[in-house]
Amino acid sequence: MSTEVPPRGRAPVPRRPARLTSQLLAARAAYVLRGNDLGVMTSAAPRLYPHMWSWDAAFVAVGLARLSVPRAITELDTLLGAQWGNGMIPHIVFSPEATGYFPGPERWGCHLGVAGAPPFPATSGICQPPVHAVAAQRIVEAARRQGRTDRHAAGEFLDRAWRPLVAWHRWLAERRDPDGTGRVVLHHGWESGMDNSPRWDGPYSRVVVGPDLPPYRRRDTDAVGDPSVRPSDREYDRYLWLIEEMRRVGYDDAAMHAAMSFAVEDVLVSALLAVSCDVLADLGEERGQPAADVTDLRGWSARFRRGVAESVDPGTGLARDRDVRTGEWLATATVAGFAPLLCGGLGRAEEARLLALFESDAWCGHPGLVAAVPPSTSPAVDGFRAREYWRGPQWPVVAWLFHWSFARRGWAERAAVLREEGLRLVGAGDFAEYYEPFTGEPLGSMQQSWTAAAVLDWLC
Ligand code: 9WN
Repeated sequence: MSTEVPPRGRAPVPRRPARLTSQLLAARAAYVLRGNDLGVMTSAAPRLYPHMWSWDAAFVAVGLARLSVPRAITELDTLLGAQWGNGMIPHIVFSPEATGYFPGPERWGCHLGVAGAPPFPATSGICQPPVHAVAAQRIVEAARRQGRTDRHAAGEFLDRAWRPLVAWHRWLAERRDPDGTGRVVLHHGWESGMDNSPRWDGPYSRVVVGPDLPPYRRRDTDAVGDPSVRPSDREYDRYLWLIEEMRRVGYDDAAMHAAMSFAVEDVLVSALLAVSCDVLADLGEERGQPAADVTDLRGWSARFRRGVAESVDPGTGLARDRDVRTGEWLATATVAGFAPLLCGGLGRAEEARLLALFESDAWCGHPGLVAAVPPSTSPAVDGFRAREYWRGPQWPVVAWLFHWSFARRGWAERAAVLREEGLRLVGAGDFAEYYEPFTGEPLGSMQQSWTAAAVLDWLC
C-alpha cells in the first residue's frame, strides 16, 4: 500500500471551500466556457492549454450544447476542419492567436508540407481518444429539446460531419489496427489522453532518447504553481523524442507502425472506439446515411469490443494494454482497466466482478476519498501518487465518461451516484483539471474547459 494513502478509517477531515449551490455552479461553469471561447474554438484551459485539443473539444461540445446548440456545432466543425487527409483528427489544433504552449506548431512541423496535414490551421501529428460521436449525439439530443431551428441545424451538421467522422473511425480501425487485434495501437502516451499514466512506464522505459534530440524548454511548468503535479523532465525528454521519430518518417502511418519505439495497444481508446462506432451508426441510421458505412461501423464496434474483452486479466478482472514491441500484457491497476464497462462485451459474471471491483475499497469505495469517483490509479497499489497527474488524482472528465456510459448501459442508479460524487469533487467551483483524491485539493490547470463542460451537462 502506498505511503501516500491515509490508513483506513482515519482519513483526514478534508478542509475544503464551501460547496456552491447548483445554480451558482452551473452559472460559473458557463462563465468558464465563455471565458475560454476563442471565437470558433475553445481553449482547453486559459494558460496551460491555450489551443484546441481533440478529445477536450468533444467534451466541450457536450457542455456547450447545454448553452447553445449552434456554438457546440461550431466547435466540432472547427475540429473536423483540421482533419488530415488520411482521416486522423489531430490531437491539437493550434490557434494562430495563442502562444505559450510547448511543443507548438514549429516543433511538430506538420503544417510545413507533411503529406495530408492541413497547412492551416497548424496541427500536431498524433491523435487522441475518439469521443466525438458522443458529442455529436449529445448535440442532437440537446437540439431535440430546443426548437425547430436547432433541430434543423443539428441535422445539417450530422449530414456534413458524417463522412469526416466515418473516415476518422476508419483510420483508427484500419491504420491503427492493421493486424486486426481489436485494439488500437498508439505511438505516443499523449494519444491515450493519459500522458504519464503508469500504464506506459514499461513501454516508455524502452524508449531510448537519441543524442540528437533538439534542445527545448518546457512551458507547462511555468503555468502551474507546483511542477511536481506535472510529468517529470525525464518523461518530457521521451515525449519529445517520440515526436522526432515521427517527424523523421514524415508521420507516415505504415512507417510509424514499423519504426516507432513506442507502440502500445490501448484498451481504453479501443473501448471508446467500440462505443463511438455504435453511437455513430445509430445516428446514421436515424438520418438515412449510407448503409455500407453503418455496416462498417457495426463491424468495427464488434471487433474492438471483442479486442477489449480478450485483454481481460483472468487474475484481476481488469482489462490490459499490450506492448506491441515486446508482446507483453501491461497489467497496471489504472482506471483504463475498467474499459469493458464502457463498451460491454464481457460475460455476466465477469462484468459483475468488474463492477464490484469498481465500487470496492481499492477504487471508488476507498474510505479516504473525498468523492467516490474513480482515481486515475488505484490507491491500493504502490505506484499510486495522490498529486501526480495521471498517477493517482481524480479527473472530473473521466467521472463524466463513466457516468455517461453507465447511463447508456441502463445502470441509472450507478450513473446517478457518479454524477452526485462528481459534483461533490468540483463543487467549490474552481473547475480544476484534476483533484487530490484524499483532500479534494484542486490541481493542475484551473478553469479547465472540459471540467466546466462536465458540470454543465450534469446540472442543466
Ligand atoms: C498533452 C488538454 C490535454 C488533455 C490531456 C492531458 C493534457 C497535454 C499536456 O492536457 O495533455 O496533450 O500538455 O499535458 O493529459 O488528456 O487532452 O487538456
